[in-house]
Formats: sequence, C-alpha cells, structure tokens
Amino acid sequence: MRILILGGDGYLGWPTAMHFSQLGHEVMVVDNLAKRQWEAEIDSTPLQPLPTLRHRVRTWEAATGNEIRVAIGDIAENHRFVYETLGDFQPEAIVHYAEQPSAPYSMAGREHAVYTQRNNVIGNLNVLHAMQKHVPDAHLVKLGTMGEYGTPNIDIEEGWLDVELNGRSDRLPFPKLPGSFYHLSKVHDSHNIHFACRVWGMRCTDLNQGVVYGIATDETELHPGLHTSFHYDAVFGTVLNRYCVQAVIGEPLTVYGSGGQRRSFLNIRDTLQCVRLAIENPAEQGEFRVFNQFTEVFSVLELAELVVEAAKHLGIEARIAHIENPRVEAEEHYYNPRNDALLGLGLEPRLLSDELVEDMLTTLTEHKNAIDRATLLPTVRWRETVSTPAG
Ligand code: NAD
Ligand code: USQ
Repeated sequence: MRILILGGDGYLGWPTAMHFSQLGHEVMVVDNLAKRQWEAEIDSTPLQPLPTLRHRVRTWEAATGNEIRVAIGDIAENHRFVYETLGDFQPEAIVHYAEQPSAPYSMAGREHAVYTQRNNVIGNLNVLHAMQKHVPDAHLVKLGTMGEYGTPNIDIEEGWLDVELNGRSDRLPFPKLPGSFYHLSKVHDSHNIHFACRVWGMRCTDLNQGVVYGIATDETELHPGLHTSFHYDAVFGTVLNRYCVQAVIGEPLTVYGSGGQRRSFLNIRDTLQCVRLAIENPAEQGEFRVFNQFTEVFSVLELAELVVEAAKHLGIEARIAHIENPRVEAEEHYYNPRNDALLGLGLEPRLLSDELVEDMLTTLTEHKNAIDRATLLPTVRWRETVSTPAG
C-alpha cells in the first residue's frame, strides 16, 4: 500500500514511517521541520541529537534496504505543495501527525495560540481539500487527542453519544471540553473532518490518542542512528517521559497540584500498533470513524509513585514534589473513557509494568549527562495571558 506520513520527522511520525516501511509498504514522509525551530525558540533539545531527516532515511535504507521517500514542505502555509504531493504519490492511506502538539506551547500567549490553531486547523483543511481533489478514496488516519473530551462527569464514549430529548433520539458527536488552545485545535479538526465525510463522502478515522510514553520501538532499535526525538522539557515532554528523566538525574518528579488528574496513556509501540490496525481495517467510504486510542488510565500521582517504585528496584532514590499546577484543570474528577474499538480490531496492549519503567530508566541513564535540568520546570501558566515558553 502507498502510505503518506505527514509529520514524519516527529516523535511518533518517524517510528511510524519506519514501521510501515519494514512491513513492506511504499512510504513517503512529509515534514516542514518546524519542530526543530520550536525547539530552538524555547531552548529545548531532544535527549539525543537528531540527524537530519534525509540522513535518517539514508541510515534506514542502509540498515534495511527499504526506501522511504521524503518531501520537505509546510502543509499549512503551502497548499500547492500538499496538492502536488498527494497528486504525485497517490497515497491509499494518509497518517496525519503534522501539527503543533504541545498544550503549554499553545498557552504561552496570543501568538502561540494563533500559530497553533492556524498551523493545525489550516494544515488539516489543506489535506482534506487535496484529498478530495486527488485521492478521494484514500483513507485519512488523523491523530486527535483524548483531551478533546476533557473530563466530563459521565463515561466517555468513542466519539458519539446516543441522546434522547423530549421524546426524540439521535446519535450525535460526543460533547467536547478541551483544556488548552492546542486541544481546541484538535476539536476544530474533528468537526472539519466529520463535515468532509458528510459532504464529500470521504473515509476518515480520528484517533483520539492519550498521552504517549516510551523511547524505543522495534525499528528504532535496529541502528543507533534511527532513534526518535524524545523530549523531557516542560513544553514538549509528556508526563511519564518527564518523570523518568527527572528520576535518573535525581530531580524531584513534578506532580502538578494534588496529582489526582486522571488521563489515558499508551506506549509508543502501541501507537504504531493502533495506527496499523486502523489502516488495515479502513473506515467505509463516507464514514467518520472515531477510536479512543489508549491502553490504560492513571492519575498523574499514581504514575509518579510507579516511577519511584521502579527506580527503587534499580537503586535510584526518586522523590515526588507537588508543585503549583500551572494549568487550569480538575485535580479530582470522574474519568471513565472507553477503548473497545481498537481492542475489537485485535490491539494487544503493552501495559505499563514496573519492568517497562525500569527499561526506560535504564536507557535514560545512558544519556544522563546530556539532560538539561534548566528546562524541567514549567514556565507557561494557563491563567497568564503571556508566559515565556523558555525555561
Ligand atoms: P512532534 O512535534 O514530534 O511531531 C509533529 C511533526 O509535524 C514535527 O516533526 C513537525 O515538524 C511536523 N509539522 C508540524 N506542523 C507542520 C506543518 N504545518 N507542515 C509540515 N509538518 C509539520 O509531535 P508528536 O508527539 O510526534 O505528535 C504527533 C501527532 O500526534 C500530533 O498531531 C499530536 O497532536 C498527536 N498526539 C501526540 C501525543 C503524544 O503524547 N505525543 C498524544 C496524542 C496525540
Ligand atoms: N503533568 C504533571 N507533571 C508534569 C507534566 C504534566 O503533573 O511534569 C500533568 C498535567 O497537568 C496533565 C497531565 O500530566 O494533567 C498530562 O500532561 P502532559 O503534558 O503529559 O500531556 P498533555 O498536555 O495532555 O499533552 C500530551 C501531548 C499531546 C496529546 C495529549 C494527549 O503533548 O500532543 O494530545 O498528551 S491527552 O492528554 O489525552 O489529551
């Protein structure tokens, strides 16, 4: 199958590209390398220096004999580039990761909020229009987020809600209560994709993904130059990845507020499994399909306690610090999301056991000296209209 990966230079995009290439698919990656500029802007560096995208692709070809095509371009600012790429490559499936992914980055002030929503919403619109023109039968697999739903006081269904009102009933999009301008951009994307399915008969899967953790996949482990971009700073690092880094360098694990915030989580290896299952079992023509993509639910305090315990097994004494929550979010709340669809397609979750955290801690210890402590504490505050994203 011809598979186009948008955002193929990123944390999830690069391992996904290698995964499909290894499975024998014809893969092309697109990226505008914007993440590398955001890193420079906020003075954040990934754990391991990243070779250029073309260099990574050459390493992949040398290691496996498989080719990955590359196109550098901006899907939001250059719609012609998107049309040309889809027209030339004729993908049968498109995996769309190419968005600004950080909630704190989007909350740093007006410019960052506008940039995030413009980049994400317009990029996605350009993809939808280019698909309609050049590959109307292709399957769009779009990365959304569990954070679109927020934390309502009812169970979270997969995208839809059966509603009865005044004697009538309907199946309607599940209500959304996102917690940042970034998460809002994903809600806007979902509405635009749903509309495109209704009016143009396109086939799309919206993957409402939880928080991803992990540093390695089967393919990144094939060669030292194939690692992915792993962040631990307060802007681009996600919570469990951050805790593990904090533990190995003896910094306290930064639990925001009481830590009762419950979220959905999954291993980066399971991201690849879920995206593969979505592609192998495509949505019907005209169908807007929503999957909740996660394997487990934890509170952020439970996660910190898990890391402390795993660190203890390795002789590392980790400790927890409850710091003032820079975000506006419920710290004690009901949270019960469903994830039946991907399990029904055969997802075999790789659950977070002590052993898995210990593996991560061991790998991170090898890179201990490269970790920049200055980027660990949050500087973006939701209640302030201008914050500095830099540490
Ligand atoms: P990332 O920043 O590492 O990757 C995104 C890539 O897209 C970057 O390489 C960036 O340069 C590229 N990009 C951004 N805007 C672009 C544009 N206009 N044109 C071309 N390329 C562009 O982020 P990630 O963690 O790999 O996340 C990938 C996707 O998955 C994002 O959409 C994110 O919102 C979503 N997601 C991530 C997580 C997570 O925990 N990492 C969880 C749920 C959803
Ligand atoms: N948190 C801490 N301590 C930290 C960092 C975070 O307690 O040091 C807390 C946050 O307050 C929040 C939770 O951990 O309650 C998750 O924060 P996060 O930074 O790990 O994740 P989030 O901002 O939600 O965003 C990440 C990705 C984003 C994706 C989202 C999935 O960056 O791309 O969409 O996870 S979800 O959370 O399901 O919406």
